Amino acid sequence: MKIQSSEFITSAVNPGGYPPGDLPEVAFVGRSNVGKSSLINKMLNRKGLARTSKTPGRTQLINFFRVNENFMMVDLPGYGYAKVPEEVRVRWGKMVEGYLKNRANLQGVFLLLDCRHVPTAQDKQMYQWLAHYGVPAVVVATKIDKLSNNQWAKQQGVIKRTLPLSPEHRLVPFSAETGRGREELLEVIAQWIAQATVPNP
Ligand SMILES: Nc1nc2c(ncn2[C@@H]2O[C@H](COP(=O)(O)OP(=O)(O)O)[C@@H](O)[C@H]2O)c(=O)[nH]1
Ligand SMILES: [Mg+2]
Repeated sequence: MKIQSSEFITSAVNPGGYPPGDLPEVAFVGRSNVGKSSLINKMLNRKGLARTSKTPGRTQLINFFRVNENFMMVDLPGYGYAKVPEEVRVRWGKMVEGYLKNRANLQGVFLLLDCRHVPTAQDKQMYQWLAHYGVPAVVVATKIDKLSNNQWAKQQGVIKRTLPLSPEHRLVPFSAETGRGREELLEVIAQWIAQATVPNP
């Protein structure tokens, strides 16, 4: 798949703010600072479309981007930022779970994990939610440029055992710096879209 065009559509906190669900949609989720916005920008070849930040925990909104006029990419708010108050954490959970549960045009979710870290309890919960709601998922190990091939060979095992990753789920190494993994993720999206069944709005 080639990316021809992309545009920011809107930010939302609840279903009332979502754009119409008349296009197939794929979403990206993970801890804050894992590299979600950087990945989306790299996928779309757009430097500043999704806002990136060195300060974690900033994006507490669901951001919708339309791509090639025929599908949507969704940047879900990041979790796991320690300095966030409890009420914000609860609001986050409702926002993200509500989205995953109810968005009928959602075709699949990319769960992003930092390739250098052991998956956290929240990463594991997120992974289980996806299985629970029957959402097709691909796990992405971000910032892969930070590890040597040897280090990745070991770390891959840690991630697979900790989640634990089931055989139907892929683990794709990705770098927003080098573009490694980009083509593979575009292929995944193309497959999800080809199989899409979008309800009438
Ligand atoms: N080396 C490297 N740094 C990255 C990569 N992706 C993101 N980063 C850095 O990680 C930080 C958080 O990235 P961001 O995309 O804002 O994360 P988000 O909070 O998940 O949206 C920023 O400083 C990025 O420059 C990557 O693939 N490689
Ligand atoms: Mg972000």
